[in-house]
Amino acid sequence: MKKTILITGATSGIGKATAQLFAKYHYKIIICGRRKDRLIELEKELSEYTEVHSLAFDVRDKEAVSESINSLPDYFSDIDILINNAGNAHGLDPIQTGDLEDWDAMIDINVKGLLYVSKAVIPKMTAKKSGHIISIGSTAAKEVYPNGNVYCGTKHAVDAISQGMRIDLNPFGIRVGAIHPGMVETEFSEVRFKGDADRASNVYKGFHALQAEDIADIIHFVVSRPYHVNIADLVVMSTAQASSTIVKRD
Ligand code: NDP
Ligand code: 8X3
Repeated sequence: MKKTILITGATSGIGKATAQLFAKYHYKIIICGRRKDRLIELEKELSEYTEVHSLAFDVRDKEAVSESINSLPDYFSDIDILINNAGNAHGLDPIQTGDLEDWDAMIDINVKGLLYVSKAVIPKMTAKKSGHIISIGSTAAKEVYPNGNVYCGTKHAVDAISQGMRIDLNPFGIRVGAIHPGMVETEFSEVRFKGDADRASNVYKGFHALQAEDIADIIHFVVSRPYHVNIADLVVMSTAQASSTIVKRD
């Protein structure tokens, strides 16, 4: 029987590449994001391979999150795999000059949004005593870099919440894990630098950065292990990257 996967942040980057890969493996796919035009376009593309359902919501809106997930058509309502991927960095400023709006966005999206989505998905997993939840953390979950303050804080929270979920969901036989990538060339830096494309592209200049497809491939590997195998925590960086601040550039 086909498994159902719900992917947040599927309109771009890692989430989109994951949806594209899982479509080719014929999973039933629920793609989520705020940008409806992108969801429509992706749904059309993936429908050539599998059944796809789109949910447009802002993960910050707890009512919208629960209403969307609770009103899934029967065919998609039994979610086997949740990929908590939606998230971004907003700004890269020292704590003393950081923007409150940026802090709110990161905490509300990366932490609270992940919780709202998980809260809506978990009850059916506990009821059937199976499921798989993978959260996308970051190397920023494992270390802190200059001006990364709040973003790193949110990703440390993702790491802690994922560990907590694994403990709490252990009696239900649910697999829980996190994947922590280093620098991946997506729209991430464009969002962080508020549309400054030159500044964003400089982040990935002079070395072979991870691509969204590399992370999708790892997510598929993690999901496709035999059910008794749970990859709890995985850190992945480009070969050129040794830490958040040490990158070998040409
Ligand atoms: P992108 O900017 O390419 O994608 C971010 C995705 O998150 C988009 O699909 C966006 O959809 C969605 N999203 C953002 N805010 C919201 C919101 N309020 N409500 C719903 N969806 C939202 O970045 P990446 O693909 O790189 O990032 C994906 C995840 O990977 C993030 O959690 C990020 O922190 C993490 N990560 C990224 C790394 C990198 O270097 N790129 C490295 C390590 C981790 P939409 O705007 O349509 O809502
Ligand atoms: C994204 C990677 O290094 O910008 O999580 O924090 S980094």
